[in-house]
Amino acid sequence: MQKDALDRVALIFTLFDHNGNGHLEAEDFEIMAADVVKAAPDSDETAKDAMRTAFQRYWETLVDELDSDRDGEITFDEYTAVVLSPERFDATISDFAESLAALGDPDGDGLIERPVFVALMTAIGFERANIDALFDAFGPSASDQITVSTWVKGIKDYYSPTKTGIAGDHLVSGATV
Ligand SMILES: [Ca+2]
Ligand SMILES: [Ca+2]
Ligand SMILES: [Ca+2]
Repeated sequence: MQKDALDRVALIFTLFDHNGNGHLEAEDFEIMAADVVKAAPDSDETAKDAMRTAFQRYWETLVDELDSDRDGEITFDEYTAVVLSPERFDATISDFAESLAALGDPDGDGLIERPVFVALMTAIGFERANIDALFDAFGPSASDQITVSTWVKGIKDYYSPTKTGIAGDHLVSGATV
C-alpha cells in the first residue's frame, strides 16, 4: 500500500460524507448527485440521469462490498478496505468516471473547459486551488481545455492503489482531511 493512495482514499471519504456525520450512507450520495447535476446546467437529461445512476451504483457497490457489520453505513475503517481489492470497484469507477466526464462536455466535442471542470469538482467538494492544480497537471491546451479521455483516465488512476505521483495527487496536497 502506497501512502499516496491512502491519502487519496482518505480525502474521498471526507468529501463523500456530504452531510458531515462521519460516515457514508445513501443520503450522502443522493445529496452529492443532486449537487453535481446542479453544477452542470448545460447538460441534457440523459447525461444527468447517467450521473445520478452512477452515484447510486457507486453507493450500492460500496455497501455491498465494504459494509462489514451490515448496518447500512460505511465507517472510515470499513471504507479503507476499498484499496485492498480495487478490482471489485473497477466497473463502478469506470461508470462513475465516464458519467462525470460526460457532464463536463455538454456540447460533445470531447473537450472540457476549465470553468465547467471547476464547477463539477467544486460540487463534489474539492478545494479550488487543488482543482486548478489538477487541471494544470492534465496539460490543458492553449485554449485551456482538456480532453474527456484525459479526465476519465485521471479519475481511474486516482482510485488505483498502486499509482503514485499522478495528476490526482494535486487534489490531496494542502487539503484539509
Ligand atoms: Ca454521511
Ligand atoms: Ca457499516
Ligand atoms: Ca466540450
